[in-house]
Amino acid sequence: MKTALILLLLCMAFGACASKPANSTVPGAPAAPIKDGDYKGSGTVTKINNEAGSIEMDHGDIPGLMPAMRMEFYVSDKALLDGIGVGDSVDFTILYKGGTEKITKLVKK
Ligand SMILES: [Cu+2]
Repeated sequence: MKTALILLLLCMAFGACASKPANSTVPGAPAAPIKDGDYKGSGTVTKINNEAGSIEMDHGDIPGLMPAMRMEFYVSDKALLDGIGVGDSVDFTILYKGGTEKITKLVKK
């Protein structure tokens, strides 16, 4: 327990956890800006909020936008949620524009 903590602290202190060279990026610097446009992905539905018009998913990697994670998205039209249920596997398209993202297409697999 104590050893693990010490190793963690050492790791943080020397930046050994990061695989990048020490001089490549400033810690906390923003990543490359994301371009406005459509991004396609797929995932498994974990929660749906019909009133808010949102859907939470365990989604896979969305190239150019974000890595795999569980998160909630808003849909451009609540009708997209019709017929979609928790546990469904879905394909989706996200429109990323000006720092916001919205699902514009949602299809059950
Ligand atoms: Cu995400």
